[in-house]
This record gives sequence, structure tokens and C-alpha cells, in this order.
Amino acid sequence: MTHRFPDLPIFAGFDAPGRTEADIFDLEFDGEVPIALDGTFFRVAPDQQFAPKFGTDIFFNGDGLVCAFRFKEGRVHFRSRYARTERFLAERDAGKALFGAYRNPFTDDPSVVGKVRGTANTNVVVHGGRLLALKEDSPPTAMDPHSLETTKSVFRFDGGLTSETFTAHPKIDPTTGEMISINYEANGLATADFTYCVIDKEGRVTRELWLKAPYPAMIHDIGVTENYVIIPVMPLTADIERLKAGKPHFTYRPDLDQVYGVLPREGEASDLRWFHVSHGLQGHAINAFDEGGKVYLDIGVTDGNVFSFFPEADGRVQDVRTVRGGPVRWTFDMKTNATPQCRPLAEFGGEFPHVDDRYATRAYRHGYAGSMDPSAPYDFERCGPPTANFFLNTVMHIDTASGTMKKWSPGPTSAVQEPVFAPRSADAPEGDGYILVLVSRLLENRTDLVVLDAQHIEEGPLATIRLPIRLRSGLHGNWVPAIAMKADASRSSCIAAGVRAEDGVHEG
Ligand code: V55
Ligand code: FE
Repeated sequence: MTHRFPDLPIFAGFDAPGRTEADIFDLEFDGEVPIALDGTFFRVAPDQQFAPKFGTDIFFNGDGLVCAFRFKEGRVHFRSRYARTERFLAERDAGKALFGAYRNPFTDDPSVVGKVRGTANTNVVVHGGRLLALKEDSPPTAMDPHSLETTKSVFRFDGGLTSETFTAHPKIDPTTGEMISINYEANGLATADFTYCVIDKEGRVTRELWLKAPYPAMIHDIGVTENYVIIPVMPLTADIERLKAGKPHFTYRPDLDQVYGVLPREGEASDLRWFHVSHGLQGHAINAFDEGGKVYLDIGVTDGNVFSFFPEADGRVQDVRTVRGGPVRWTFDMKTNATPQCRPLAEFGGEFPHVDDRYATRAYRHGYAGSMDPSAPYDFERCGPPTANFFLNTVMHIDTASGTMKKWSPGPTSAVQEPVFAPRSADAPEGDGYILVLVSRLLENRTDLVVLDAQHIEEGPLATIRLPIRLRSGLHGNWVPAIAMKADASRSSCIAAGVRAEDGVHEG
């Protein structure tokens, strides 16, 4: 008898399940690891603990495997642990998958009815002294940022969170240390209700509003400015009857507008305004800021569906190679309420964006993203088809002030994951620092962590830090300076102690 994961592209080749929890002290490297880097790079990947219940599954349904790279004194140490979610623990007990399809509880084993289904597989942030592993269908899973031990499988901010869900993309205001979130399907599966939640730097919920979207749909990422929250409602709708029929949680709807809600951070539910523009699929927000009554949102938008596992109602799936789009800047005029204006930020598609987090929510200059550059060579003969789970081959740097772009590719037998920015020091100018990016070595079945100079990514690695193991394609992560990890919560989330108002301000 065989005991194997099913033969699916999402479990093939470099994306075979990793299922490894590791401690590796003092990683090898080539080059020089900057002494200035004192902190931890956290990231998370979906990595199914058990073969799926029904012989099929999607990438987004894997258990969250959290990785930490601790940088100190020019050395790097590695640790990885699964988030002990309710789901992970129940399945570990049973020794097999009990939860069925992605975000469809009607497909679960009766023994787990009522359990929180979250996989904690989408993002990891440090706030209020806790490491929060996030999946947008459930509350966070709280972990110890040093040991990566799970401290609470389901963390509801000590009762402050009344929503059934918490976003995978909260934003931290670097000047106040507040964490801001928009949490959708808040009142249960496929509901249009969402909440706006503000959590102070100690981790207490200080504000919560219950709001309603035009229809139940994914709200994956948001923009936050000094004074506003921008809420992109994606054309991926949810329907309870479809779920009961065992169909996918989300349906791609090419007939729907792009919808953006804009809410004043200090406003009430009645202050929420909706803007409609022609169809597009909103991706990740790069950053957002407001100036003189205008609200700017920089975000990736595509003209078609990039999620092959969320088909149209009739089952149709667009070939992702025909999807076009890239980073754009939206302008919302809160005085005139005019139709939002859009201009491209780069002529090059990019996803998994990051900025210098000290400039999050404020006027900024430098953006970084992963990208698929068709002109970068790929050795198909030796590597086979690109991995099924978001194949990227290039790191890009967009200078939003000059409009120039730089890029770096790791070569024809490698792929890159999400690039993350780490400042040289707390008071370094914006964009003065490093890019940390995981590089998949497709022929070696191994992963490197590459350090680039954030102002000169095209010059290639300052350091190539070698893991002796393979890390499956991941989703999101963050750089957390050592000072922000201190148990002293009043400093823990204020990572921008040195930011001055005039830094980085430029023409929108
Ligand atoms: C996304 C990812 C998810 C999810 C919903 O990239 C949206 C978007 C990894 O899981 O559940
Ligand atoms: Fe995301």
C-alpha cells in the first residue's frame, strides 16, 4: 500500500510538502552579512501537515509553517515551527486530515464541527510583544516570537475582537504603533459584514466598527493613511448556497466593478464612502497616504483572474499568462467625490510588495516587489515547468519619485519569493537598508536567503545565506528589528522611532 500525498502540481517538485520543523544554529553564508542587521525576518508558508481529505486541495489551504531568521552580529540563526492552530492540533491527534476543502466547513469531518478552521498560513506580524500568525478566515494564532511556540491557538485580543475573522494584512502606523485591520465575513461564512478594528501598541482593541460591503466578497489587503482606511472589495464573491453544494468559497466575477471603500480612521460607520470604477482584480497594497483632502492608494491591479482555483460560476478559468496588470496609483478626492483617477506606477508587473515600514501610511518613495520578468532566462530543460504556487523570477525596486525601476534576477535555475525591506538603522533615510529575499534553488532542492543593498539591488547579493533544507513557496513575512521584539510593549510596535515628518515627503 502507498501512503503518499496526491500527485498534484501544488505538491510536485520544489513544492513537495516540506513538513519540517527545524533549528539551525549559525547558517553558512557567502559574502558579508551586514552587522547593522539586528533583528528577525519572519515569514510563513502553507505546508499541509497531512495529505488532503479528498485527494485534492489548493495551495492556500496548507497549515502555516512559520520561519524565523535571527540576524545578530553578522551571523544568522534559523528556526521553523508549525502554528498550533485548533485545526493542526485536532488533525495531529487524529493522525489525518479532518478539515476538508478551503474555507468550506460543509466538507469537514463531523468530529471537528465548530472548531476554528484557520490555518495561520498567510502572514506573520509582531505586535504588542506577540507574533501573530494570520489567516483571514479566523482570529490570529499567537506565538512566542523567540521560541515560535504557540501561546494561544485562537487569540481574540483578550476578548476585544468580536468579529469571527481577522485580516492577514493588518497595517501598523509607525508613528502611533497602532495596528489597523479590516476583517471580512465578520458575522459568519459568506456574510457581507466586516469590521474596522484598531489595536493599540499594547495589543488592546480600542475601536471597532461593524460595517457592510455591497456584497460578500474577499477583502484581502487594505490601504491605511494618516487619516483614512481604503478598503478594496475584490470581484471574488462568496455564497452560502455554493458552499453547501461543496463548491469553491470564491467565484470570480468579471461582470463586477472594482469597489473601494474609504473610511476616516476616526470616523463612524456612516462616514464610510464607496467608489466604483471599471472591472479589475485588486492585489496587494504597496502603500497609501493622504495630502490636502486627497487619498492616494498604490496597489497592484490586474484585468483578469490570477487565482485559477477560484473559477467563474460556470467553472471557466482564464489562462493566467493572458492576465495583464501592475502597480497603479489611485487618487480619491474626498472633497469632490469625483471618480477616482488611476495612473500606472511602473511598466512592469509586480506582486508581493513591501516598503520601508517606517514610511507605511505616509508619503514614501521606495517600493519593492517580486515579479515575473519574461525576459529573464529560465532553464526549462533542467528545471521543468515553473512551480505551480506563484512563480516569481525577479526582485523589482520602484522609485515612485523618479519613476525609475531597478531589478535583479537570481538566474535561470532559481526563483524568488516576497522581498522584505530592513533599514540600515532606526534613523537611516528612507530606503537606506537591505532587501531580504528567499531564493529557491530549483536544481539543488534547497533555499538561500539573499541580502541585497536596497538602493542597488541590480548589483546582486551582499550575502547569500545557505539553508541546508528546502522551504516551500511562501506567502508573506516581515522584518522585525530586535528593539521591536522587547517584551516592553510600549516600544514593541513603534518601529519608527526616528521618522521625521519631512522625510520622504514628495509630490504625489
Ligand atoms: C489570499 C491568500 C489566502 C487566502 C485568501 O493571496 C487570500 C490572497 C493563503 O491564503 O486564504
Ligand atoms: Fe496577501
